[in-house]
Amino acid sequence: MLQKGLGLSLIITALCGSVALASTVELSLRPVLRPGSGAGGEVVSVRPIAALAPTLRPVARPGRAGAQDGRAAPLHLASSPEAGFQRWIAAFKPRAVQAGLDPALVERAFRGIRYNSEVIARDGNQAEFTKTIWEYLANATSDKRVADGQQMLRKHRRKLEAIERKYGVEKEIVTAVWGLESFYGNIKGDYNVIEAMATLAYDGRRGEFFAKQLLAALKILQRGDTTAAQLKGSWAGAMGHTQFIPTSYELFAVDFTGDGKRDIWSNDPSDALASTAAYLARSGWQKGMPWGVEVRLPAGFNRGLARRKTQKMPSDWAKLGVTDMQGRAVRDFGAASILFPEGGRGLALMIFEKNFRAIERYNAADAYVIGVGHLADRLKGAAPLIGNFAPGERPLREDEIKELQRLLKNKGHALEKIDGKIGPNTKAQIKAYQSRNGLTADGYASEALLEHIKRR
Ligand SMILES: [Ca+2]
Repeated sequence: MLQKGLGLSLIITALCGSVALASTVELSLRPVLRPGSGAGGEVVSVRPIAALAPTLRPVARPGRAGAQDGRAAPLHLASSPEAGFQRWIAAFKPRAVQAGLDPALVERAFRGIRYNSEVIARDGNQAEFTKTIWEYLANATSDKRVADGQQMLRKHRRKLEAIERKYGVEKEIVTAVWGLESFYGNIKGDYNVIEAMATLAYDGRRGEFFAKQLLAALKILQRGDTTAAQLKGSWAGAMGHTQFIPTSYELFAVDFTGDGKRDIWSNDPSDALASTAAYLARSGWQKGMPWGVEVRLPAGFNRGLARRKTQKMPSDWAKLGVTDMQGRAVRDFGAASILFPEGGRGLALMIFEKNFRAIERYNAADAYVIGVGHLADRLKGAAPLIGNFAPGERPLREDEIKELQRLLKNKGHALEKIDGKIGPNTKAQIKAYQSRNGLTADGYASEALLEHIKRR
């Protein structure tokens, strides 16, 4: 539904690395991470697939079921792909039946399905725009997302506590995933999943991946977990409150309400939230262990130690002078490593491998993991991350970004809205201002920038 602008903190290596669970890569491929509001707020997607195949894509490749590489294919840009798409569906149906699907169900499922060019446009419109972790967090843990999450925790407390008891995953973490994936159920996606998956499978780029999603989506209909009319998702097939793609749904979704249906689309989020907890539990989540803790490093800290492979107990890190922001040793929750999400710009985290990795299996981008983890902490009442900045380098808070946007607008910059969010438009206008004033045009909304524009 609402998937536009895309930020990419890509962790391609995480996708290529070996994975323990069959679905890990697929989960990492989801178009998740979209802090945006239901009211048309900016949508962020840290979507690792985007950079994998930034090439021209063949549009119509009649008769090639599951074709997935675009190398030798000619471009048929002039003609409508509809006829080729319908031939592709006709060729796909026997494959679906062979996979165990009922022929009559397959016929019904494809009735009225058309090539959806909007899906293809979204798929092609990726990777223009990068956020700093601070810009990302400003959106992921905006005042509204924190307040709405606390309200959801109150509203669904008994259910979330029951899920926490059953799966051993804290209710705030489950709620944080919900908040980032669909803004607590407000942006679940409105695409017909059969149509979107068929279009992407036919289209060619990662065709076999989407053909598998299509088969898994058909199986959902065959089991009767939901109806054809309700089988909705994002353009890339992420479904329901916590945005499972069909193959992940197949492996990990659970029926928590006990009605025999794994209904992650329902207004009642129980099944979706329990499915998320089940997935995190299967991915190694340890209850009571933090995902990460912001830390202070001693002067002269050997930055070569900040790598995932260098793991120590917090008490051993403390011997090297690494403490929490109050200067105390972090408790020995488990093995931890030091992470600089910005290559050192203003933030150092001690991350606890087991839980960081569990969230990573939902989406492999560091920004996503930190966004979920920090939103969960905020829902528990924790303060915002502090950071460690050179004078003037501190990123702006939501209210300060609004002030910056107003000032830019007053100076004639084409700001589309004053929303306290750093989207592509705001970033472009900041860059324009910086260029005009002889500043480094990095689009970074810092305290120094706000001071600069106030003085003009
Ligand atoms: Ca159910």
